Amino acid sequence: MKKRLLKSSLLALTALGLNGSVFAEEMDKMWGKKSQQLIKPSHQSLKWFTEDKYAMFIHWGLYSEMGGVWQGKTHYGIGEWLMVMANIPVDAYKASASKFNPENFDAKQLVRLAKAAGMKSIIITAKHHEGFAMFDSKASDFTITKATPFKRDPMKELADACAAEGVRFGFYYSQNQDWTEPYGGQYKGERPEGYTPKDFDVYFKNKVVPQVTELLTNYGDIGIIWFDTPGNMDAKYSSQLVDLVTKLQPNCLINSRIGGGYGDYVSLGDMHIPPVRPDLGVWETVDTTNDSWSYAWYDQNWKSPKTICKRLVQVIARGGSYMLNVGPKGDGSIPEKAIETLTASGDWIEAHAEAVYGTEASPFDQGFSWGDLTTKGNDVYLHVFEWPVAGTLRLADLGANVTSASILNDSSNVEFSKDGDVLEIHLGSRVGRDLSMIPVVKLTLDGPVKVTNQAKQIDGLTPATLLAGVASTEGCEVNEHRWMEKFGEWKHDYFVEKWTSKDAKATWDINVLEAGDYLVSLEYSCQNDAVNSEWVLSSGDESITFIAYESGYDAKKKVQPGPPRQRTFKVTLGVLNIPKTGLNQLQITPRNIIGEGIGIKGISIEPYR
Ligand code: JFZ
Repeated sequence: MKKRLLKSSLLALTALGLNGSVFAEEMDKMWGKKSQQLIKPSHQSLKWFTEDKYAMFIHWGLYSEMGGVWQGKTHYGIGEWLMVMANIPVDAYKASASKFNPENFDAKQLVRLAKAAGMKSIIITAKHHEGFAMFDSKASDFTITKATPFKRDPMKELADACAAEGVRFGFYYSQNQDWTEPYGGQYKGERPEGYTPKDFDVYFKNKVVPQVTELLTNYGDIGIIWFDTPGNMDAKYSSQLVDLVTKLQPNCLINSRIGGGYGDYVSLGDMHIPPVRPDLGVWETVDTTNDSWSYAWYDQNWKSPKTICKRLVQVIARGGSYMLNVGPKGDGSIPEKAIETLTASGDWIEAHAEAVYGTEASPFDQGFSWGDLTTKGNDVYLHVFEWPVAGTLRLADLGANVTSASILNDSSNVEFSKDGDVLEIHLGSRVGRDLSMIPVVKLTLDGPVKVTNQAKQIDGLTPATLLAGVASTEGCEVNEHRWMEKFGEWKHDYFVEKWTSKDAKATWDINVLEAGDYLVSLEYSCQNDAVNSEWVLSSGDESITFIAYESGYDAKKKVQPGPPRQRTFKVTLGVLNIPKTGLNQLQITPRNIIGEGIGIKGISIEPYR
């Protein structure tokens, strides 16, 4: 069941470009298929990688100077793709380097910010798809040292500052796409006469190999080289790069976006926090402090300090590492809001370091509505995102007894008790508590934590959501849908959809800690042709029958608000009695079939009061 969450079936997504939406097929063309198969972890450096948990990603290049604007017009989307969004001719793009003069770049300040943020390494774009080297390269003239008034090598300054401050350092390098290189992947100009796809060889030999060699020779110890968008690049090139990196710096890690099934660990799709623990060995989520990777003047969607910490915890609780991006401006300075939020989230991390660094994942495959878990030895950390209204948390058997409970950095008493197999942690009232960040409850057990039942807990105190991605299906399908609203700003969700018969069913396992009445809501999308179709939600002998409302997509008309499953809404279905505790099932089945039926995103179950 776990694996299905990572498999995408995107076959039926067709329409393109409506309301600026771009859908999965087109995205795969641009970015290449996701490289997300399991890589057997073996590299010696994965030890520090899995302990460190948190890294700074930096997107910085010529596009940063443009900040989302070309010739007075703003193009909304990920800023580093401006050349494509604005259709900028190669010559004009290259000429813009003469205006790039990031005089406010301060490597020491950047490294201090990463440290204050609690980040253990910095990975920066040495060359993005634009083809511009942000370092001193002999293999090209399109470099920051040769083509700009700035002339300095900021990568060298950053490498030195990292070495001085004990921060690991690494490079992002676009090995396949090079929009300004005549033989590069996805070149945006007219190919030279006689060009054949085989000429990628020329680009690879004359630019990629020498530049990667420079990066791994002239900048000291490199922790990670982060490749990206292999697209349809032949696997032999990936293999050649692995050999090169291994020869030059055997301790340097390579991410899975090198392509060809190579790499030392898996980089998930952008901004993707897996809701269920993935079976991928060592992996990371890459994310941004706002929406665009590189600086864009209009992008004010800054994640709050609490959101940053919450996303970090959700990633490490699922067993991954988190790399969070900042986009410096064209003048080299960091946007004020990024400094503010990274510093504030760093304060929380520092105060809760024992619950973050060097921890293991949660014993539960999924998180809870109130929070998430990390563990270390016999200690379990409960990161409380939402303080429970009842003042109590309930957890199913942890496989060992709690010997003590406390809140980190807090002297208040935390009582705990056991009701059969169910552990109760009495946190007390939220009144008078500072809940602007995330309180962490530390439980010490008398043995290692072990959870055998992964069914979603229905605890009688806090809401729980049953996700489409973990449903067992018969006569319907679980599919992942991916789309973007602004260019490159990723959205993805799983849906139970494509109902084929009246006997079809989707089933969720639930572990009921308290029997009784629950309020059930359904989040779904419904194409117009499935309006008024009838459905039954049931658990044992109890059931609720309901009809589907439309969510604004008309399959018969060509005009769409977006892909079929993009627009969802949440509807309260009613009160369902769950009469017995322990392992139960919840099921949805159609009473009649109209069209392909509804697309279910999730079912939320709340205590009924
Ligand atoms: C790539 C780049 O194109 C983008 O500019 C940025 O650098 C980002 C970090 O990486 O975009 C991707 C690549 C892969 C996926 C999504 C976006 N993916 O596999 O889901």
